[in-house]
Amino acid sequence: MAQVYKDLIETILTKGETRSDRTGVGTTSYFGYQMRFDLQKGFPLLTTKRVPFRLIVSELLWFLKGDTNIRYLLEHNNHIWDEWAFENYVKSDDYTGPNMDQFGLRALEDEAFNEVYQREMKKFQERILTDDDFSQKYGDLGPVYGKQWRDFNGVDQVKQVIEQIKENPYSRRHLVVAWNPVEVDEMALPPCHTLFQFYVQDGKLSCQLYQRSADVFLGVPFNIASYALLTHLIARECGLEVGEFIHTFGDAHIYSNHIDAINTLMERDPKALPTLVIDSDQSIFDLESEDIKVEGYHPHGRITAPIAV
Ligand code: DHF
Ligand code: TMP
Repeated sequence: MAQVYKDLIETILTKGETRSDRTGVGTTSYFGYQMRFDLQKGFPLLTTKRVPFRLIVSELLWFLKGDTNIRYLLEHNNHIWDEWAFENYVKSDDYTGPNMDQFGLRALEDEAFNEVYQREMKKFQERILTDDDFSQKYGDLGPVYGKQWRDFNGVDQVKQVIEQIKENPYSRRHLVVAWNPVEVDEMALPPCHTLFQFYVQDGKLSCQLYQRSADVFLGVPFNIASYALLTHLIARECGLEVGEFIHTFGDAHIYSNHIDAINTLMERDPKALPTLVIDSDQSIFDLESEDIKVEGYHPHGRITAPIAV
């Protein structure tokens, strides 16, 4: 698994093009790529750096609940979506603190600004957790994944796809779509994982994801594990074993300020994969974070890198 991921990096570094991007950071980018993971051979959680699995679990359960407000994530000590809610707040008339234009880039370049930013971000998180009106207004990311999965113009796509897989496993229409063109402008970040499809063969469930845009160092290890977990959860719901996860990319990129981190990772040898343990009889919509664990995960150490906002 970790080798497949290293191959993706190798392809981007050797065949990709250096170009500017929306965030102002700059990337090396390669268009169109596919990876396959046999979920029977272990759970694909990257071993060449430590990936915080509990954050992947709480984010996926948050999607599955149809929730789009970061309050649930903060309650689970998960901060991976904070910047995109914060951005809506600091751009609004309700925000009267120090100027936060381009806070993501400036925090990296200017230590004094970074301190001010960290302080404002702390206050923001505190208010999301404690102030209901504020959280309703500024904790919500708009009609992102959770909304589209569970209520795409009234359609509960996750429920429907589970029913379809059970009733008509060989159907070629087992799709869930997050990209809703009518609502995309209201989203804090248009969906990166835009569409996925299930496929049943020999009692095994496979899943293919189309990811339009992929931050290979930070986002992709999360995305692989998240969809592998989703495949396990849907398979369990349908009484099937797991098959393959197939990860297909549009713009797969490495940010210019991740190159050192990538080089460190590339020097490391992959280790044995962990296994997934789901310790509960609850249905997919009622599982709690504590019910889902990996066992036998002994990765190399963490490698931190700044996220492009
Ligand atoms: N923007 C960009 N530029 N890249 C992304 O991957 C991304 N992902 C989003 C939202 N916006 C994005 C949602 N998913 C991290 C991982 C996934 C994610 C957001 C953030 C991340 O920062 N991971 C760190 C650990 C973070 C922590 O421990 O809080 C990592 O080292 O994996
Ligand atoms: P974009 O909307 O301009 O494509 O920027 C989104 C960035 O976030 C891009 O670097 C891809 C990255 N991303 C992931 O890689 N995986 C994810 O799950 C999310 C939400 C974002």
